Amino acid sequence: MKGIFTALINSFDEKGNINEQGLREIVRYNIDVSQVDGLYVNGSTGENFMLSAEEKKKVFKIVKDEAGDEVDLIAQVGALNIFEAKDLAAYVTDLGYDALSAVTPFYYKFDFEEIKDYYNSILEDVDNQMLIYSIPALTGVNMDLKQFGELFENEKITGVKFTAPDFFLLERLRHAYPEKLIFSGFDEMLLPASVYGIDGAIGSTFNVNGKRAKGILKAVHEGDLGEARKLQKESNDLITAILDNGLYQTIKELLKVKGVDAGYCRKPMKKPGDEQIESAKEIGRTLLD
Ligand code: NAY
Repeated sequence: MKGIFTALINSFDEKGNINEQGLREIVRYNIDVSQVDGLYVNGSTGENFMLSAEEKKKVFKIVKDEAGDEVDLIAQVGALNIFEAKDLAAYVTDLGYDALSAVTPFYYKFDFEEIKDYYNSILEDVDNQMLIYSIPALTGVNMDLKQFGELFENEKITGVKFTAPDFFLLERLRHAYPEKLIFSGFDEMLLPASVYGIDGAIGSTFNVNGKRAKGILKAVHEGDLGEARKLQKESNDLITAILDNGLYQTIKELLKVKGVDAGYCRKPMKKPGDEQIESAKEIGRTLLD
């Protein structure tokens, strides 16, 4: 598993129900048009933490049904309810997902022993590999090099989705664990992460910027830093505009510009207002590749 993985956006209808046809179109756009290497399903971008367990299963099933074996699929199964996380891990493994991922448990300020037990418990009955999903800005969970090392002692934990602007730790991890997979998680920092030898990246903006992201990885591998900087600059112009206009709403509006029925976000996320929709169209005209 290597390369650019889209953190798949989800599609809801105006009432907040999963829009199956729209979700299928999002999958197809990522595979056929952006030609990304894989999909990360039910992550933050998929509005996972606002879904019921049954809805998560529905999304996993639709995506696998649509993508088949065309690209690698990673299922984010992390949940504060450990029984739910274990059930989802078994479910997606039966469906044929290539890897699991689980967000570090959050909200209750679990200590490291509890976090380690969470991962080992999810994995104990399932024959699949796991990428730790580390996103300290949203979970408040910061782990150091030694703690990652302790988690990596479980051979089923094959890597980490590293969503933190900490290049010191990223370098230390790369150096200490050359055999583990490291996927970076901040799209606006893809270039410097690539220089440190990541295996790939998982990001929300790849839903609409997958080609440039692939270009950055390729340029860095070929030693063409000029091209990599040009593509990161173009990407960051786009990412700045998306963040200023509302992350998930704008990605959905941009997909609509491309003819994809990306629908709406689920409450409590807001529907985009007229001005936001107009700005998204302008971003679509000027900053998409
Ligand atoms: C996920 O699970 O969907 C992700 O973590 C994807 C990583 C994204 N983080 C968040 C919080 O959305 O792609 C990034 C991020 O949106 C992007 O770099 C813009 O800041």
